[in-house]
Amino acid sequence: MKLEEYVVFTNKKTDAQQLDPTNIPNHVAIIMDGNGRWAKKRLMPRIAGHKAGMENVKTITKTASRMGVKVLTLYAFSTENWKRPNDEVNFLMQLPVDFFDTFMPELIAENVRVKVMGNIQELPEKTQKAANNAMADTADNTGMILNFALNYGSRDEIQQAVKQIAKDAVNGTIEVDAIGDALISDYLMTGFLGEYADPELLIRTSGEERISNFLLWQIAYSELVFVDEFWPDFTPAVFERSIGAYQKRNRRFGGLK
Ligand code: V07
Repeated sequence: MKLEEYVVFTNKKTDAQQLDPTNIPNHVAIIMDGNGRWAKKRLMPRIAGHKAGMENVKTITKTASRMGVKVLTLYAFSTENWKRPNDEVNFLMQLPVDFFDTFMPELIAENVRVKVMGNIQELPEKTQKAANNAMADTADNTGMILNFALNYGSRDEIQQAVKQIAKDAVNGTIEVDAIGDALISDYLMTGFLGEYADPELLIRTSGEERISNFLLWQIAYSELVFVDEFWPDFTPAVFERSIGAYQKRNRRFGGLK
């Protein structure tokens, strides 16, 4: 029996069909974990896992864009990742270059706008250039924002925001009494996202159930979905299942429903 016949026969719906198109999260953030373990399972070097992970970024970017997601934030490199072996860090720093060399035409065709947040100035020159070129070349695109967190750490981000807020209070740009949720949001690296700064959904792959210094302020009310698949195995069907899990949950914000 073909899938379509099975669907009619059982009256069950596939992952994709079950989704409510009016309740797609605007902002989805993903911790793309498990690339090294994916490679190890196949007796391959860790960098092969990172390469496969990068290919999957392309697939999931297209899926999210077509579903109607407005912002997709991907944790590509944390401030902790510098502790990895030199060879691995060097390989990782080449990935943004390869990503845009091979994916730029499709990003333009999909009308996707690329942004990169994190301490970019600490990255190798070639990595910075790739990121800056991609942002410039897609600046006029009006579709989904593909937002890479690169050399990003949320405590770092909060520290930088607090310092800037303090400076602006001292120099009179802002009133101390104006410091509240909205102002703090504006000073964080996601401030440019405006009403979409906070993800409605955070996904982490590969069975780990931690936040690991990612978007600490922004996920205050996010639904957290943890899936067992390693990032290279996080297919569009698994993505759809994750959105389905999001749609099933009641979002209360600590107040009345
Ligand atoms: C990286 C692949 C995905 C899994 C996580 C680890 C390895 C895409 C990028 C990227 C980053 C910035 C940018 C364009 C592409 C990337 C790193 C690692 C460091 F502007 N994937 N990917 N960057 N991996």
